[in-house]
Amino acid sequence: MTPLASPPLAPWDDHGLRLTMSTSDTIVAAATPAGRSALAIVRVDGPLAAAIASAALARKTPLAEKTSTLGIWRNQEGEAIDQVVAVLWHAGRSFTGNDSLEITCHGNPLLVRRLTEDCLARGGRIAEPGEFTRRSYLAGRIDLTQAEAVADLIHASSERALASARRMLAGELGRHVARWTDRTLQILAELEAHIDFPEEDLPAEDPLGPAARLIEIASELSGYARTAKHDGALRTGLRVAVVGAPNAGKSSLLNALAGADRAIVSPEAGTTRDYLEAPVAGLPLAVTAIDTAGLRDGGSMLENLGMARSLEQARGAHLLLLVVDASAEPPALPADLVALLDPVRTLIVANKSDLPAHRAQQDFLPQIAKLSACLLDGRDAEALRAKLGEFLIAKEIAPGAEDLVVSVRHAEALARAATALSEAAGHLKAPIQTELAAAQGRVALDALGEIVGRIDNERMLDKLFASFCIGK
Ligand SMILES: Nc1nc2c(ncn2[C@@H]2O[C@H](COP(=O)(O)OP(=O)(O)OP(=O)(O)O)[C@@H](O)[C@H]2O)c(=O)[nH]1
Ligand SMILES: [Mg+2]
Repeated sequence: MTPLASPPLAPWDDHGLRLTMSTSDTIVAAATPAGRSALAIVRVDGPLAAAIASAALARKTPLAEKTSTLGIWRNQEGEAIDQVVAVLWHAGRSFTGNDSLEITCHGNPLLVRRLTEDCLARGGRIAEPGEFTRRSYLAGRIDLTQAEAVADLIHASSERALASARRMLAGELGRHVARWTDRTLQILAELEAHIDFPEEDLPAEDPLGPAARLIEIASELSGYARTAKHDGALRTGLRVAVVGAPNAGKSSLLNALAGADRAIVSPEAGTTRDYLEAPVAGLPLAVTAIDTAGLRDGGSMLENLGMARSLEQARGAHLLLLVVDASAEPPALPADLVALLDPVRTLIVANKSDLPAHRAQQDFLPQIAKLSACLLDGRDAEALRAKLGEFLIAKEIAPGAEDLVVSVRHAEALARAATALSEAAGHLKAPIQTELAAAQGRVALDALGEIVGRIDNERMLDKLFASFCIGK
């Protein structure tokens, strides 16, 4: 078979950004990571997909749609590359909207390379990062929030991040945006009618009705925009610093949270000098616990170096777990640490509950929430982890299971739309300026459109999809 003609390459602008990425050529990429595995997948998308599969698998007719076809993939010289399973989706019914082919081969990088090279020789070109998803978006199969969710789903490192990506991918934010858009359009239509026929009164309650409705939408938008504060908790996880006086049981707590014997525990005060980290087990969020050196006034030079590191970790953490030996007199903590103990991001773990409690403990930092625990063995570990998870949600450090968390990009557009709607509402109060209100309404609609990608912005799209992996 003669090679099919290569489509022309898309032009590049002077910043190296591909401004017009053709959707009519056939793109090829491995969809699975480089390395050895049982199986690997090569994806082919575009008008040549069906012909490439038929030719390489020596079929006279196109492969049956959405049906797995087992066969030997041969290159154009007739050499067998691998036994593969190929599945073809027809244009209009695939993820990308084009003819789309998935070839599953054995997971050897050499086989993946040869398969890819053969598809290129047959007229394909290597896909840009995120180009399959971009095609799906451009074909109108998914909106921009769903395209972003594909990347989020792949990169999610906790159950909660997965759940959030799943909801985005299912189009939850897109549906909200559609409803906000409809409501704003309805109000705008009423205002435009008033502009076109100024002698007619604004309908019904005139003009506070529309103003109140605009404010209502603006406050919903602001509410959703605020959820972006949890974006970091989902993407990079949370850091919890375990701090307190020497020998309070900090390393015991780290081990309990990690569900593993990670840090050295000993009756000697000053055991931990450097800080050490471990992931907290069994939480739906990615939480890293950091064990630190005990903090007390005075101490040797080495201890002081360790303490400086502890404070540094405490400052950078989302939450402080202050471990206290509840059987002893409350500790005299250095002022630098006390200054960091605010009730919103501190939880006291009153340890050694197996021993009689010291009377003075009840007056120790009464404004800060306390949890009683025994960290001698693993008996309280699971309950502690669960309570830690609850505390993070209660103090809004982490999102709850019901929260839809929007990204920083969504939040910025939501906030812009909310501001425009509030301004529009302002123009509907005396002196009433309906034209200005309508103009702000349109600003809000544009901002909402950006969230789902109805407003075309080629550069924004380039930036967004460039952060994807190739093959997605
Ligand atoms: N009785 C009792 N002893 C405990 C409990 N938790 C920890 N200990 C003991 O307290 C001692 C100190 O524990 P660590 O976890 O090493 O304390 P730490 O705060 O990390 O100490 P440094 O690293 O030296 O600052 C060890 O002997 C532990 O076995 C507890 O709940 N009850
Ligand atoms: Mg320790």
